[in-house]
Amino acid sequence: MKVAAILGAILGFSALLISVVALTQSGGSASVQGAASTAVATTLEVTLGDIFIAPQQLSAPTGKVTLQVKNTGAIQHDLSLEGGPGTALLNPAEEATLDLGNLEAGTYTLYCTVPGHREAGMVTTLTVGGSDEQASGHGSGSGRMLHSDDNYMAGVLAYPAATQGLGGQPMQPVMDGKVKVYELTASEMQWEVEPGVFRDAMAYNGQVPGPEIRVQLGDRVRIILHNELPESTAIHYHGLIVPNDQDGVPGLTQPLVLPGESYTYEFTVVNSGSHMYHSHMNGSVQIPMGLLGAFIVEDGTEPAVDQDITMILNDGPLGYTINGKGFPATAPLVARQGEQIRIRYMNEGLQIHPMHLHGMPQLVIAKDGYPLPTPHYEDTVTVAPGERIDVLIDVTELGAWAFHCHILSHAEGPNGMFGMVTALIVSQ
Ligand SMILES: [Cu+2]
Repeated sequence: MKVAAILGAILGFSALLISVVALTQSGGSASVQGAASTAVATTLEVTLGDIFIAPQQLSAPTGKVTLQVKNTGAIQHDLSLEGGPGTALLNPAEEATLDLGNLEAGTYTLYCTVPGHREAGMVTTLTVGGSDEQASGHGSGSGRMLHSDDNYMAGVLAYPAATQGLGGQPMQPVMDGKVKVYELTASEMQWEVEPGVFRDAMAYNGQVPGPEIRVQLGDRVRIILHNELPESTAIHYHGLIVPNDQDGVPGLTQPLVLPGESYTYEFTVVNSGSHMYHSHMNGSVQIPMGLLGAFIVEDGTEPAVDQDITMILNDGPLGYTINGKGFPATAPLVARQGEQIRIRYMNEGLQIHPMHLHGMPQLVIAKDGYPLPTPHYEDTVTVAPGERIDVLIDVTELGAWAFHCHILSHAEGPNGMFGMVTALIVSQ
């Protein structure tokens, strides 16, 4: 300290003083020449993309570190130092300067704070005050993260991985005369999206997606909502033709359902098909966090299939999910050769998801619950937010067939597959 003070007084240069103090405190044997070089602030370039941060290893000498951050992706990202400062949310092509201040020697973590992105691989490491070779100040330079074969294979080998909680389970009504009564309790909970990854969620009856309601055309239904959330909510019946005062939009068709309150909906089901129920309050938060479910209405004209599978797509705080889980915790579709299966896609997320099945085409038979006059084949079925698309698949080909969203940043990153990935496993 004394030496540093003298040097500082002689040079009259406070920035140098700080760096010399840092070197002295760390017990380093750096020469005065070394001290002078660390006094020069280090600026590193960092690239954000969908879904990665490059480079994956940053290094800098002890001292002031500034990051020049650019979002090259198609969606918003940011970059934050764990426990420290961060950039604002950056739009595509937007840049920002992130001043990390004077960093002591050590290893620091930087990540994107957009929910789900860190888990999907948007995390990088900054090593400060490493060896001279590491402290080149230019990271790995290539700007592209090398993917990990080991992590990729570990993910595939873990599939299908067990997690706590199973969403979308069929719900049996309680009968009140001829009225089918369903009680849905909205509450906050921790939901295990992938093995060991628990996320803040909102759930109906402790499930993400909420329980699956399946009724017959003409049924009278009563839905009793109990709000155990710390905020108001409501339920909208998406795709169902209901009386206006049962449509579930606070302020427009009903009062707010405040925390602790209950609210009852009742209507006769007058249109069939694949529909949904979900929150219509703070919707861009409550629905991505889990307040959603399938509401399927049968009318007796359905094709006789061997399996009828609901596949609810979602994106947001729970990551990219199929029926509330991300790969490798997504459930495989298991079928025998010769079966015909029906898939009811429902997109409750904020982004489109083109669902691609390898090996066999998908016959699109209905859109938003309405049968198509002329069904047609697709191998990639794009489901936009709010849409329901029903398909039939003739299971003709043996083997394990990948089945994933074809916006590939929803399905695979440098650490392997994640999110909207599952498989159709066909045996004899
Ligand atoms: Cu997608």
